[in-house]
Amino acid sequence: CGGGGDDSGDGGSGNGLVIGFAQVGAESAWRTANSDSVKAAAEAAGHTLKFVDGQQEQETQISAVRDFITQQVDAIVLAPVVETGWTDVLQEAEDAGIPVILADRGVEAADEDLYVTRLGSDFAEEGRKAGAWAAETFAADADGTKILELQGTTGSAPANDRKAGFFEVLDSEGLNYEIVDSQSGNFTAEEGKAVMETFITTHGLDGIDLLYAHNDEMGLGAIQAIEEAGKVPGKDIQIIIVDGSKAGFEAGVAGKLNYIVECNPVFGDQLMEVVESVVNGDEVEKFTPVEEGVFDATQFEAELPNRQF
Ligand code: GYE
Repeated sequence: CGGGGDDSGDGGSGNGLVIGFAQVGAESAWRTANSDSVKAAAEAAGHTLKFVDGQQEQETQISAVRDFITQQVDAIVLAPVVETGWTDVLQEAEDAGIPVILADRGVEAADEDLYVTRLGSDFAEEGRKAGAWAAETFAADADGTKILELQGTTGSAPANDRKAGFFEVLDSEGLNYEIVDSQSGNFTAEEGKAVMETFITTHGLDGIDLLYAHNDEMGLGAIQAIEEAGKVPGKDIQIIIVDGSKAGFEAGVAGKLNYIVECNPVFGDQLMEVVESVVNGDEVEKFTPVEEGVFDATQFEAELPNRQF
């Protein structure tokens, strides 16, 4: 193991590593489950985890990474809130000889040489799965499928890729559709609800076929807004969400949404293995995808008890 010297204080033990983790924030059930998973896995592996909640602010994450560099941690795990703007701080880590492992979200391709590997979801594939269901469900919709989209945090990898993958498949399947509106709800329930209220005020809901929400929280917030407007979510407007939290599945069982694309946050143990390999100097893949499924209304009830977050 790297690091050298004995651990002092901080809860580390034996020859465990000191790992700095710059997390995105605490914006969703997905995120909380992810933080819990990484913390538990670090502890179980005997490593010391220095955890910083970035509060969905890039500057907070950048200063966390700089602190980790000053502290000469063995490895830095970064879940970058957005894709761009990382070049300088990643270069600083490289100059200090500290490997950076991306967890969950990715950075722009230009920075690919400045991190070792990314462990997380294939967000474009998640978008394609959502698109495949929509293309099939609305294939016979002769007058064109009217779509509202609640995007995740502007400039984040999952927002960019979930959008791209979704419309890529609608286009390749030849669906006749119209994007009535598409705005960011920043992956939170409050902002998702507020944006949905604006959509309803601006466009009404009559004739709107589908809401594509890039995560559970925004979809659940939108469901509230739809109900408050006197409409029936899941029927008057069909809804797709991404993540698959317990709360998301419960809304599905209640008939309030129609399709769930799973995104799995519980990869702490896998992350620790990757960090250990990197610190050992082993060869690792540039990207390790987390395995994920999809669920329609016939599957919600049976799957609910299996949900871990
Ligand atoms: O889908 C969302 C969270 O980056 C995959 O971030 C993650 C996303 C997840 O806020 O709920």
